[in-house]
Amino acid sequence: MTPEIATTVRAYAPGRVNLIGEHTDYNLGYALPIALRSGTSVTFTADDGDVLAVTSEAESQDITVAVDTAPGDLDGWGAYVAGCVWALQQSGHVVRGGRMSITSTVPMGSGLSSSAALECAVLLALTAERPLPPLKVARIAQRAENDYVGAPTGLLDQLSSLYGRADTALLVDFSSLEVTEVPMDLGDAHRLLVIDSHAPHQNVAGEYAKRRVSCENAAGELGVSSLREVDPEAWRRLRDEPERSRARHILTENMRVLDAAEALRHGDLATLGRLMCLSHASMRDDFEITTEHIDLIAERACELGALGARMTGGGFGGSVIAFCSDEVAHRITAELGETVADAGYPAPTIRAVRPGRGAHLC
Ligand code: GAF
Repeated sequence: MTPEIATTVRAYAPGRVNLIGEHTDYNLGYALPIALRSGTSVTFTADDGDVLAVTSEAESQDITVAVDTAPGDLDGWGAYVAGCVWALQQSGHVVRGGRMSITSTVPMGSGLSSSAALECAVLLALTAERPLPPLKVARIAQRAENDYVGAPTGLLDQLSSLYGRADTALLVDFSSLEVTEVPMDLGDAHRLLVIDSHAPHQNVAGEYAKRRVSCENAAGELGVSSLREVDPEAWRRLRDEPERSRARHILTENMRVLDAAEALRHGDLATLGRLMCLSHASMRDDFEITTEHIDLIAERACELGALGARMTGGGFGGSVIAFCSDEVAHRITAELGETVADAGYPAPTIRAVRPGRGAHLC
């Protein structure tokens, strides 16, 4: 028998920025994300063993993952890799051992979905011989994150990473899982800035899970299985807090997402910006997932002339995004750091981003 020649595959998956529609995914609502042009690359050479030896450029310690790993075996970044191995096996796919190396240009903890980028790139690499449909990959990645890592997240990040397209935003309906492309070519006159606060965001921490439980309770009190099934004013029928405010955020946010997609289709960036500010206020006052630090960045970006600014991602830190003219982008880059530093916070990192291509084998 001729020995099999070891082939090496390489997969790439981007991070994401959610333009609007926060915490709506697990409520089966709507969101409008883009994939970034920075992401995670995974190189994988399979062998006939039953262990994956994994190195990551960003981590000092290598890990090994048994192909029959189970929840609890690994934590930290290794749990995301091991979770993918476990979730693939759970879905009936064979995982081979081998060597895997990881590099990434998505900053960790910045609310730009470094975890989904890692999961999607690992899954694409592990299934390169028999590629799976993107929706299946998204669900397996979500299972890894929910049941192995222990973060009760929705499908927003994985769908953004897998379906991303250059100069295109994605209108995602989390009930039908339909993804509609909305052209988003900013040209040279406008910029989408990502302002990384350097206050780390984490979905594993308890507050994310608490928001999810409040939404489930709100739906239960309204007699439905998800907040997607009620009319936009249904939050008025809830008497108790925090369910009333949490439901109001979700129901008004869904409307804002649909309006934002419409505004983007018509190139109406002023309306898009206004909706982003309303979304931020709703996350601050009703969903209570922002922080004073994040609020300060969003407010200052608007004072400096942004059309709109809002926190993106799960919350309690991470990044703020701002839509603005090229001229205002320069002003924000030059002046925002000073306000933030005067308030005693670390200087933010600010960069302009554009929608990029989704996950693929290279
Ligand atoms: C995090 C989660 F991973 C997503 O599923 C989503 O809920 C998001 O927070 C908030 O919109 O990124």
